[in-house]
Amino acid sequence: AQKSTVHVALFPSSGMGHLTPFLRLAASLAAEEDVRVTFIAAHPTVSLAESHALSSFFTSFPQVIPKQLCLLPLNESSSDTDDPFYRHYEAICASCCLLPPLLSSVSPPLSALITDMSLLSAVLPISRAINLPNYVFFTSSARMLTLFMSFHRIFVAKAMPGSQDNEDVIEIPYQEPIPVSWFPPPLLEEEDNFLKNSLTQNGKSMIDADGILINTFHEFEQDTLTELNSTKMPRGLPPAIAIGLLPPANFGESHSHPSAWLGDQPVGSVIYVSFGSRTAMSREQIRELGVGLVRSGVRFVWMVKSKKVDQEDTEDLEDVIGQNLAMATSGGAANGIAVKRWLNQSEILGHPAIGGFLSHCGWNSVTEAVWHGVPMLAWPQHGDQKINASLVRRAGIGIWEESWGWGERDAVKGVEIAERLAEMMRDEWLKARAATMKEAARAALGLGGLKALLAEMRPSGARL
Ligand code: BUP
Repeated sequence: AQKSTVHVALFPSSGMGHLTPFLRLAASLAAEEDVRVTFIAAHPTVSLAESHALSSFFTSFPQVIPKQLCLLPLNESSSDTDDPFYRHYEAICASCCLLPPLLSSVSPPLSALITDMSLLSAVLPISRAINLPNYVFFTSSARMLTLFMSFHRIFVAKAMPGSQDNEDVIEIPYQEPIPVSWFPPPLLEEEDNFLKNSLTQNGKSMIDADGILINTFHEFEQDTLTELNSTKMPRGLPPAIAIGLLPPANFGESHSHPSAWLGDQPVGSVIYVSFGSRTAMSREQIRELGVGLVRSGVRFVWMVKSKKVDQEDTEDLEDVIGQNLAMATSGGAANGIAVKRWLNQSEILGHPAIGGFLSHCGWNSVTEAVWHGVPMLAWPQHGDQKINASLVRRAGIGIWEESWGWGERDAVKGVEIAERLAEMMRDEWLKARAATMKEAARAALGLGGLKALLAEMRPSGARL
C-alpha cells in the first residue's frame, strides 16, 4: 500500500548548539520515503557559523524547503540578559507571532511541527490554535531533560539550596537526584534571571507537547530513559522518544580541517581541543591551557576562541595565545597546532589520527565523540555541561576532573591540565569503552525511533 506523505516543519532556536542537531534531524527526515521537510530559520542569525551552516545545508539538501522567520526588532530595555545568544532567542520568541501565515503557506499542509525546547512556550499557543501536532526536540541529554521538566516544580516548592540549607543534591521527581554543584549557577540564584524564567516556562509547557525527541540512545542513558517512560511518571506527560544519535550530515566545508597535518600523525595520537561555539575562556585560562598542551607532550589540534560570538572574535592568534606559542604551533615546532577559525569538528573527530577530545561537553560535542568512538577529557564551562560530563564519566568513555569547576574562577594551572591530558590519552580502558559505545550508537540507529515517530505522524498512524 502506498504511504501517505508526511510534511514536517522544524523550528530551531539560536546558536550552533541548537541549529546543528536540527539540521541533522532535517537531513535524516528528508532521507525517509514520502517525507517533506520545511526548515524555519530565524533571520538574521546571531553568528556567522549559523548563516554559513544554513546556506551550505540548503545547497546540499535542495529537497528541504527553507522558510525565513524575519525577526522583529527587540525592545532593548525589556531584556534581562546581555548574552547575545539569549537575546537572539528572545527575539525569536517575540517574533513567533509571525508564524501562523508562514505555517499555513506551505504545501502540502503540515502534519506536525518540531520545535526547539526553548521555544515551546512561545510556539504552543500558535500550533494549538491551528490544530497542528507539536513535538519538542530536546537538544541535550535525557538526564538534563529530567531537570528541565521538573525545575518549575522544584523551584515553586522552594527546594533550591538557597532555601534548604545543607542540601548537596536536589531531588528530581521519579529520577536520580542531581548534585547541586552540577546545576548551572544561574538556576541557583535567588533572583529571577533569564535561564530560570526560560526553564520554568518551557518546562511547564512540556506536558502539552505531543512528544519529546531526544538524540540519545538506551545504552548511553538507559536508567533515565526507562524512568522517563515508566508508568510511575505523572500521567499526561508526552512520550520521551530516543531517536538515537543523529549522524553528522556532511554539508560543511570538508577541506576546512587541518587534514595535511593530521594525516602525518600516528593513529589515535592526537587530542582535539575545543569548548564549543559559545564559550570564551579568560585570557589567563587560555594561556594556561597552552602551557598544559605543550607540557603534556601529547599531539594536539586546538580550536582557539576568545569571544562568545564569532563575528567579534577578530584578534590575531598570537595576541590570544602569545607570540611564541603561536609561532611554534603554526610552524610545526610544537607538538600540535592551534587554529583560530571554525573547523568541521565532527569530521576532525572522525579522523584516524584523533585519539582524544578535551571538551566542554556541550551535548553535540558529546554525541559526536560517542559517534566517532573518541575518549574525552571533560571540562564543563556552563549550562547543562556538568550533567553531560557526568554521563561521559558514567559511561566510562571519559574522565572528568570535577575540581576544575566551571572554568570561571581561578585559572586551572597548565601543569594540572598536562597531567590529566596525558592520563586520558594513555588510558586503554577508556579507548575500549569508547569503541564499544560507538558500536552501540551505530547499532541504535536502526532501532527506529524516527520511523516510529513518522508512523505516528501519518494520517492513519497509531499513537506511540
Ligand atoms: Br567551536 C566549533 N566547529 O569550530 P555543542 C563547533 N562546531 O563544527 P555549544 C564545529 O558546533 P550549546 C567548531 O561540532 C557541535 O556540533 C560542534 O555544539 C560544532 O556546544 C556544535 O557541542 C557545538 O552542543 O552549544 O556550541 O556550546 O551551549 O547549545 O550546547
